[in-house]
Amino acid sequence: MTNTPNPRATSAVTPPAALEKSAETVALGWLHTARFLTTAPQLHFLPELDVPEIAFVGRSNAGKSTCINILTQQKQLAFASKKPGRTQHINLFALGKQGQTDAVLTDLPGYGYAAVPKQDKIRWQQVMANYLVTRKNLHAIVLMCDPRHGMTELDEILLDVIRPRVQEGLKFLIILTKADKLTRSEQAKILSITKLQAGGGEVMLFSAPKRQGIEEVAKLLWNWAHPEGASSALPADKAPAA
Ligand SMILES: Nc1nc2c(ncn2[C@@H]2O[C@H](COP(=O)(O)OP(=O)(O)OP(=O)(O)O)[C@@H](O)[C@H]2O)c(=O)[nH]1
Ligand SMILES: [Mg+2]
Repeated sequence: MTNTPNPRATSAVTPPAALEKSAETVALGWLHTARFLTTAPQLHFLPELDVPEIAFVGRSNAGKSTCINILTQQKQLAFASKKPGRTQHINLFALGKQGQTDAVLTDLPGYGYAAVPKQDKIRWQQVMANYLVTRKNLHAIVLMCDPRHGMTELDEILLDVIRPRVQEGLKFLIILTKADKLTRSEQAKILSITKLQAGGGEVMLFSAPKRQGIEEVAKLLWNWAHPEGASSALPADKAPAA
């Protein structure tokens, strides 16, 4: 008798590339469900929520709103603009299939925009510090950073503010955005420098026009929002890789 392979046995094993593909598809499909939830000029106007909240923070013009639009595959969900200071309110976007909210993305106004009057800057820094320290359901922070400027003093202050919460389990990702403005070797260099500065957080390169880093960031956000694990929420062949 010849030793022919059993076709059923081989088809039962999903190749790693296919698993990876379905993890991306699941994460991006989930992010595409994003819809506007609410906007608030100050912290105390935000509704209390009990689903994980993932906040996008960073200097003005770093690309926070653009990143949210790219991840959610929606052109104008968040306001993006060439003019710094475009986002002036705290904007919440709900995520989840069949209208069931299982997480929230927050687009925050940027800091460090020189043209903003000093009093407004101080007020905003207080609102943000307050948000980062007291927002109960805050589960993760995405710090957008333009790698041409590196981590600025204000970014460092923000890291200091969130450090105690990171030690308590708050997730934390630094996105080095506008990677298209750098050469490959510049990208590699800033990536390794920022990893040293990240203090336990993840660091990823991202470019909106080159669509670089989208799947990687999408999978991480999905995994953060579904800590119970892919296996219980999804069929095994759809589960994103950890
Ligand atoms: N080249 C390049 N430009 C980008 C990228 N991401 C964003 N931009 C541009 O950067 C500018 C600012 O983008 P926004 O998304 O509005 O920045 P923001 O961080 O939300 O700014 P504020 O709301 O002012 O805090 C816009 O002109 C975007 O088109 C990127 O990956 N590459
Ligand atoms: Mg913005």
